[in-house]
Amino acid sequence: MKRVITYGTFDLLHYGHIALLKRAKELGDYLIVALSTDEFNSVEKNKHCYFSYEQRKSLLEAIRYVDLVIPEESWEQKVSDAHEYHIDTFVIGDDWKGKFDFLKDEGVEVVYLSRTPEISSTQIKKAFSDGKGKGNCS
Ligand code: C2G
Repeated sequence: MKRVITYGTFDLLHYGHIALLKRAKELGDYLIVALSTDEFNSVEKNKHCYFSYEQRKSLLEAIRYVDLVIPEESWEQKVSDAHEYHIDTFVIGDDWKGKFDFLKDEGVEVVYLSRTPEISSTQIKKAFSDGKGKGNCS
């Protein structure tokens, strides 16, 4: 069984996230998502989520490509996660290209996938705060 892991905040889950998770799962048989906790987001990533960790976790667990969701609490946990979960492949969007190549030294394949360019959580939040939600839904 080929085991894949990816990391992220996944707040205001959107089709760009889903496209990443789908492609990540296609690289193996079992996909783990290390989901940034609320504390990690605010302290380390300066991100303030709309949905709480538990709400974001339940959304991810409902996605057919996701097999397990674990907390991401530090930048450093990737090496220990790779060993603890017997990870074969690490996957993340190419906005992080090169940042996690050190995992290759742990025998982990590192894959940077292209981001979905036209969508972002920031863009969604701004659109609604400007009262310019896409309006596709009546
Ligand atoms: N993503 C994507 N296309 C988008 C937006 C996001 O492919 N339009 C991908 C990102 O590249 C990432 C994943 O979806 O692989 C989750 O995105 P974020 O929640 O923004 O994750 P990030 O804040 O980059 O956290 O330790 C690593 C970090 O936790 C990554």
